[in-house]
Amino acid sequence: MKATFRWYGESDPVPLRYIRQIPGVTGIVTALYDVAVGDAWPRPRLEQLAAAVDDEGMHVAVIESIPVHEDIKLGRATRDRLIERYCESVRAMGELGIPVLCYNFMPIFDWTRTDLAMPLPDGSTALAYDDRQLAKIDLSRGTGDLPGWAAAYDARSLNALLGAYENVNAERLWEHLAYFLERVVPVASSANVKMAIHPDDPPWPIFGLPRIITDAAALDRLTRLVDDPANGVTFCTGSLGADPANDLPAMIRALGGRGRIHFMHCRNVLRTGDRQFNESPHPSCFGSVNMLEVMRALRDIGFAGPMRPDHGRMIWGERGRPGYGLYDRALGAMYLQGLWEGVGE
Ligand SMILES: [Mn+2]
Repeated sequence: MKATFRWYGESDPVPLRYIRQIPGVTGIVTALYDVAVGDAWPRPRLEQLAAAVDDEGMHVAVIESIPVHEDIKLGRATRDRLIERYCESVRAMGELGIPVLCYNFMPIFDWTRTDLAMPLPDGSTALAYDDRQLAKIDLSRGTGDLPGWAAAYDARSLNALLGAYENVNAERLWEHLAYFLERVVPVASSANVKMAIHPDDPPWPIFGLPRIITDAAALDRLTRLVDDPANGVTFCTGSLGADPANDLPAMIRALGGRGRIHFMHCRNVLRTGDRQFNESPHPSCFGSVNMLEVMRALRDIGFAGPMRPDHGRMIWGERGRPGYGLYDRALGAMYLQGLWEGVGE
C-alpha cells in the first residue's frame, strides 16, 4: 500500500508542508474545489494543483472527488452533456498521470452525520450519527438544521430536488449509475484512470432517498455493471463498518481477488446501537472494525494502491474542518503503516 493523506487545497488549514512531515506519506488526495458541479475541469488548473503538490516533494495519488451532477443521478435529459464534461475531466487526469478517481453516487447528500463534535470520554470530539436524531431534522426549511450541510440548500431548491427523487427508487438509481458508468468507464480505461466508487455513508437510505452502494452484494453488482478493471471501488471501512452485517475482510478478499479495490479509506467506527455510531480512534480496540483483520485481508490480495486514514477526531485543542484535523489523522496514518509492516508487507 501507499500511504496518502487528504488535502483540501490552499484553503485547507493543514498545509502540505505539515503533511509532508508525517512519516511515509508521499501521496496526496485532493480535488479542485471551486469548479461548479457539472463543469469540466480545466486541465491547466489541474496541472497547477499537481505542481503545488510536487513542489512539496509529494504527488497527487487520487482525485477525491469529481462530484456527479444530480441530473445524472436523476437520469434527466441533460445528463449526456454532463457526462461528456465528466469524461473531459477524466481525460485531463489521465494526461497528468493521476491514476485514481474516487466518486460517489449518493442522491443529494454525501456523507451525513447528526453531530460533528460529539465529546468522547477522553475530551476529544468526533463525528457521530444517530438515525433517531436524523428523523427529527425538518428538511422543509432547507438543510439549515443538518450538521455540515447548513449552507447547501435553501428550502425551495431542496424541496424541488426531493420532489424529483420521488420517481427514483433504488432500481432506477442503479439504471442511472449503469448509464453513467457505461459511458465513463471506457474513457477512464483508455486514459489509465481507475474509477473508485465510495460506498454510501451511512450505508442505508436517509430522508426517504435511495442509497445503493451499501454492502457486499451491491459492490459486486457495481463491478459487473461494466466489467472492466477500471470500474472499481474505494473501500471505506468506516462507511461499510457502520453496518454490522458487513464482513469487511471477506468483502476485501472477494473484491480484491478480482482486482477491483483501487483505494482504501481506513478509519474506525464504534457502533452504539441500531443505526447509531460514532467515529473512534483508528486502532481496533477503540471501535467495531478489526483493523488488523482488514490489513491481513489486504496483504492477502496483494493490495498495492493508495490508502488514507480517512477521518480523525479533534484532539489537542485543534480546530478545523470536522473529521479533517491534522493530529488524529496523522496518528491514524502511523498506526496503519505499523499494522502494514506487522502483517509482513
Ligand atoms: Mn471514506
